[in-house]
Amino acid sequence: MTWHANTLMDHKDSMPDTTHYRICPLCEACCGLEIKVRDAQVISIRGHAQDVFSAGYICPKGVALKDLHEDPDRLRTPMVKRDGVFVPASWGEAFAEIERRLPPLMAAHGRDATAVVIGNPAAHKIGLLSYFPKLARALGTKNVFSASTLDQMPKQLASGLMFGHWLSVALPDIARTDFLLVIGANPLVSNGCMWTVPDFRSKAKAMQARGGKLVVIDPRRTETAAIADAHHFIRPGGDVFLLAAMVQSLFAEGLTSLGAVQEWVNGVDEVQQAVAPFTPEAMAGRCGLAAETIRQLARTLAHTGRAAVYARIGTCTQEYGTLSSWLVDMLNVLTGHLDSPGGVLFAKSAAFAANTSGKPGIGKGVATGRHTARVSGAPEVYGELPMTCLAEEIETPGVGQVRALFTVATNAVLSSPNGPRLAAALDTLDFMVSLDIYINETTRHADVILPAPSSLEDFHYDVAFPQLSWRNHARCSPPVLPRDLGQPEEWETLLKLTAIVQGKGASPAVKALDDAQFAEDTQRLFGAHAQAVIDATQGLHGPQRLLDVALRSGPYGDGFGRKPEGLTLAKVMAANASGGIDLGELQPRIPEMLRTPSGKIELAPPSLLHDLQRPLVDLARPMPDLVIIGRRDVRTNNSWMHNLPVLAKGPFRCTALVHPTDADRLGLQDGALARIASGLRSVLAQVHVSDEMMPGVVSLPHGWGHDLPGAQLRLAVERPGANINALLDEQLRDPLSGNAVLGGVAITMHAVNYCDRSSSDHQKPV
Ligand SMILES: Nc1nc2c(c(=O)[nH]1)N[C@H]1C(S)=C(S)[C@@H](COP(=O)(O)OP(=O)(O)OC[C@H]3O[C@@H](n4cnc5c(=O)[nH]c(N)nc54)[C@H](O)[C@@H]3O)O[C@H]1N2
Ligand SMILES: Nc1nc2c(c(=O)[nH]1)N[C@H]1C(S)=C(S)[C@@H](COP(=O)(O)OP(=O)(O)OC[C@H]3O[C@@H](n4cnc5c(=O)[nH]c(N)nc54)[C@H](O)[C@@H]3O)O[C@H]1N2
Ligand code: SF4
Ligand SMILES: [Mo]
Repeated sequence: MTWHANTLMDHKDSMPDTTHYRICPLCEACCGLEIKVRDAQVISIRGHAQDVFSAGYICPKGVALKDLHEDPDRLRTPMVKRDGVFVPASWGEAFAEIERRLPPLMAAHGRDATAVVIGNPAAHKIGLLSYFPKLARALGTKNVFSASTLDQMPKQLASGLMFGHWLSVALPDIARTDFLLVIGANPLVSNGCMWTVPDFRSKAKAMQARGGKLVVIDPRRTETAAIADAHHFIRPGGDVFLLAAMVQSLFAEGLTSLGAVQEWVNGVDEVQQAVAPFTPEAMAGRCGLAAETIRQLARTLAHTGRAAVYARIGTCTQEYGTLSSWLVDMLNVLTGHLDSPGGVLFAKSAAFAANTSGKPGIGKGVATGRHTARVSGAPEVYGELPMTCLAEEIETPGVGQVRALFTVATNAVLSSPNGPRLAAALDTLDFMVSLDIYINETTRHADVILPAPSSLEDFHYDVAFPQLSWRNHARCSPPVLPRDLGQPEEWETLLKLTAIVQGKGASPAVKALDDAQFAEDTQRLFGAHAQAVIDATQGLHGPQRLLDVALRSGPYGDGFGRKPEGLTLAKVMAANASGGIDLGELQPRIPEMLRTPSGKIELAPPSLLHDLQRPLVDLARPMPDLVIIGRRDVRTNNSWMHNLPVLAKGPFRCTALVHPTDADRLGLQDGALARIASGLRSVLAQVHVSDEMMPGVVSLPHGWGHDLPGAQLRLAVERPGANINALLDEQLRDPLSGNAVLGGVAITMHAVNYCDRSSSDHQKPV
């Protein structure tokens, strides 16, 4: 309503428009945005053309930051549940409630009676990433859960085992490659994952324009497949069979050549032996690609000088996730493309990267299974237990039963398989605290909700994504708008919670807590030089102080004055308006980046070789007629952006895509409702008949099902959609990584007539 403002506002009294540059915190692409503000109101958001990393790219979600900031349902004050009803509370009251209820529970039932869950948005927030571990440590519980075991733990584990750290992920050098094989990822929509690559479309088009080829393997002809030079359907869960057969055929045809990393690789012979039974002929039926196609793909990889294989969640969220992730990099190594320009390379991040600190070329490697989940016995991986174990840990009586829960930026009730079981379990907790911005399907179960500031109100630096970026860079952004009076930053809230858990109570001043913690950390990290570091960072506090230390001691840093031309936080801040600091294209980094105990790339970790027996045994298992997989849409982000007008408008997105032959066979009509049932329960969804799908595979997006009572999402509830996670079995996991199985699960589907479609019917037990 700009005309209204223009006619009624006296411009002499209004503040001049201001322009701000802000990295988008919504997805892994980390686009630089230009945000114009008038009188504390956002008036425009567009891509920042000068951004050294994203060059002006933006998607509709970036624009929705305005709607997110202004959403009337976004919490502005803590909420405390009194007699079953949320009432607004002051920050003091909210912390006092936590102090009153939590410590006695811990005293009576021990540390493992508490649990913490941290969700996806935390990956984008330096405050949460740097202060959540302090809370988890103070709690001292083994019950640490995160969205990583719904998403990417297989990739993290395979990378850790091969290269020595979970964030040492080999990234396609898209600017220089001539052949990119994309498996189980849809970067045109997701904008990249475990690979920070804004505007994938332009980069892929540029590759094609110089004669390069893009090939996609996916059970759906996705938006990425639509621009590819070739697309092959794969049976959901079939990746391990395809990839092992490709590796087998490389050996069988004498096509392996390790290139520059030759002397840094352990275990080639063991791999050759282990994959011998996985011939393309034996695997073709199971993966759905013809034996000759499998061989051709392997040959193309081997014969193309600059080629890369990239795979993401389609290959992770299945029972062979770790094996598949490992075999992807196996292909890159065996064809000489690892650490080679135009192949796959490792980023060199300006701050916080484990593969740039400590002794170069050698390290502790990774360990898992140091403790196990109480009920299932599932091993911990990198300190986490599988998210899918949370419900049973709350429900099952005994020593260590979870009675108190912290959730941080997670909507686990919609995001986790068998969400309805988790929702019921949350109701039995003695105490639950959520750090979140909404009363949603998960936080409605909390006793206290502590709101985060709006994304436009906080300082931003990406801790993880520069380690996964297609190009090296250093960028950060100051807050665009001031915080509401009294609203703490999230790291401050986490420090307060940590103090309560440590028995210091809710009253200590955050600054003193932070200074004490910083002094302790600095002493541990810098020993005799600690005081010099403390002196050099005077005037900074919180995450910004940690960032300054990380940048200055990082690979491009000023070494606290020893290399005056090097990076400091002040220098990166000063480059904000000009789009950040470009640190150049990715460079070969082996052996210096390795952190394995041997100082080599471990191609044949025993746990993975051993796990290869499982798919072999599985070959005898009958394949279901109809299975379900997930899907993402440009205008959604997991479960939590369906309440924003700019994204919610337009055609309904929570539809079930069904291939025409399946629709005919099952009597399903385009646009009509169908009941989708699994072994657990059934949901109703609108059918969209589409030959995008592989026959026998149905696609339904996740993050929907907003018709649960008690959530306060007024727009989302208007078109709630069906919850795929009500169908998925939380007991299905990749045993090595603990990752959930989110696709390839058997379903049945039948048409529903009008009298069978009450809205209370959305999640019906079978
Ligand atoms: N079936 C199926 N299930 C899936 C997937 C799938 O493909 N299929 N994908 C999985 C994947 S990849 C992931 S990552 C998980 C995500 O799982 P989650 O992380 O549990 O879920 P999100 O939907 O991302 O929910 C984010 C939560 O953070 C809150 N939030 C948003 N911004 C902020 C903030 O600034 N601060 C705080 N404190 N809170 C905030 C939101 O209100 C919401 O409650 O879902 C997984 N679930
Ligand atoms: N617009 C938008 N962007 C997002 C998100 C979002 O919700 N919306 N979520 C963000 C998050 S948290 C993540 S983790 C990333 C994920 O980013 P991506 O990994 O690109 O995820 P998807 O777009 O779900 O693509 C996964 C693909 O795997 C396919 N697939 C399913 N099962 C199998 C299988 O068994 N084998 C193979 N080969 N393929 C299979 C699916 O059809 C799908 O096309 O996206 C991020 N970006
Ligand atoms: S692709 Fe969209 S949501 Fe992702 S960072 Fe860029 S603007 Fe934000
Ligand atoms: Mo994710």
